[in-house]
Amino acid sequence: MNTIYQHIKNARVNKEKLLAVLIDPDKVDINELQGFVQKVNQSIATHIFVGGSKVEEGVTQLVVQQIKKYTTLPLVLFPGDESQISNDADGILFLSLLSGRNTEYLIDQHVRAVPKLLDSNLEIISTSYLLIDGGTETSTQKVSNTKPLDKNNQDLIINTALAGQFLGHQLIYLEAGSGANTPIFSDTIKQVYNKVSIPLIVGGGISNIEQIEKAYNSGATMVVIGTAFERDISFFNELKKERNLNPST
Ligand code: 1GP
Repeated sequence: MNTIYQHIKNARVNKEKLLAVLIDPDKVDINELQGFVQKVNQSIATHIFVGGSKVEEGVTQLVVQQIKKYTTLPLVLFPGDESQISNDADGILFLSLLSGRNTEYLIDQHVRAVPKLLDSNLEIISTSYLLIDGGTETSTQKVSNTKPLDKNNQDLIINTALAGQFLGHQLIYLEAGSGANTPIFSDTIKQVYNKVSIPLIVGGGISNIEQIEKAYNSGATMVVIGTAFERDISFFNELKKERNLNPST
């Protein structure tokens, strides 16, 4: 079964716009989760991602179970490390931090995750994870102890994404980092989109409809937003289902 990936892959072909709401178990108040997830359900969001750079052991499991009570949207783990694996989710982005040179986030965590994954029914989606400078030192950078790629070095970004595709990864995630000042440049998204044939996920610092549309129109199949909802839950009102984003803008 690879239903989550099949959907994302078809979305690239059909130019369907996917939106993932990122819930960081470390930042969410479990008592407010029901109301939050109801907002997600009423919005154009197509997926819920759960994960954070550092989450206390066991908290992800609780948060995932709670979210599952209130939604039928696919719930995908976006784990900062292998301790955040919960069998109650539907899938997992098996992320390899290709922008960095820390073996811990390139392969070590992955090897340690295997016993848990073998014991689970999670759909495993191999993902090239590229952290690109977004103007602030993000927690991904701090926790992984790696440097982001220079946002002006498009060749390096493209070649890193292509290396991920050649390694057989199923997705490319262009990440400016949670709460980034500058989201990934449209031109970078366009150039990567034109070179790779697998779907692109784009996230980090996206906080308004114009930025979301720009990312889609540049070639992102999925946009991920976390901080903007944490800062102001009323942002969901702008993303209600009936208010479809205009594909031509
Ligand atoms: C971070 O790409 C995600 O890993 C989302 O970033 O929190 O800035 O929306 P924001």
